[in-house]
Amino acid sequence: MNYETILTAELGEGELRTGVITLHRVEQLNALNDALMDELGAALKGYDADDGIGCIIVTGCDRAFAAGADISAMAAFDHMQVYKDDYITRNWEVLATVRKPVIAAVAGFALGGGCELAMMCDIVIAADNARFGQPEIKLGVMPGAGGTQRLPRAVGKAMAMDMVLTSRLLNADEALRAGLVSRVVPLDRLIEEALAVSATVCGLSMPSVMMAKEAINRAFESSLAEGVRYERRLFHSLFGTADQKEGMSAFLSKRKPQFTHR
Ligand code: CO8
Repeated sequence: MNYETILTAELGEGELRTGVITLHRVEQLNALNDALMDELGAALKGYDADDGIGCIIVTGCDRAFAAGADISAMAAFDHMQVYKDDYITRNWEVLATVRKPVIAAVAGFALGGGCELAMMCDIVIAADNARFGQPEIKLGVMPGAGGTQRLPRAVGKAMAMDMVLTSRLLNADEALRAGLVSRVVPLDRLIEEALAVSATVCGLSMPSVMMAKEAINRAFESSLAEGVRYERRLFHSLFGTADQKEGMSAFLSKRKPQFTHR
């Protein structure tokens, strides 16, 4: 595929490789316009359907993961235009339908839609120069791609209110302490770390990885009892896979498992 606003590459040595998607509107700090979101959605769907890909990384440039929705594109929007076009829903929700793990490797600014994009990924790794925030309030609007819902689930109500109502930015260490990211690494090691995490995931059994992702996401959509019931059924179903037999017999014979992803 020839993309104009993103770059794609397939990296890694094993049977399952990593699909790397780099947001590439560097001059605009990767401001998210419709063209970019359309291309990101297409690339994600392509990798999700590709049996040779086990995990996906979404990243930006050193200065910005993404500085938010493209303000120059949004400035002239009116109500009926965004309502009828189903702005955001139309091309953002694709990310929520991806079944393979998606890692956000965040350097620089992850603001507004950029922070929301990172939160829609499954694992967020930050470079030490990363800054996270939801500054939409300064533009006379508010988060519109899930920020008011995913942020409190990630960092709690008090911090989410502070960030959304005052436009306070978090640095990488604050984001780690708040639970918005799971690792912080030096900027020059960001992609290396993301690829290492991805390689670990790619070396596991894909059905168990996909089901574990689905079960964790279900935690945000159901009661505890329902979520545990859902988890239990998925857990039971994994005893029908060849990979469960292989994983457990490899452990017992003290060898490395050879998963076949079935
Ligand atoms: N949209 C459009 N252009 C942008 C954006 C943006 N969000 N952010 C930066 N740019 C452009 C600048 O206009 C500038 O362009 P030019 O060189 O042509 O003047 C270029 O990127 C570099 O930016 P700066 O010169 O401002 O760089 P600084 O280092 O001085 O500042 C900042 C960096 C702090 C990141 C600053 O650019 C900034 O505050 N940007 C806006 C951040 C923001 O408000 N983000 C929220 C946007 S609203 C939003 O995301 C709503 C989400 C709704 C859902 C998403 C749907 C897609």
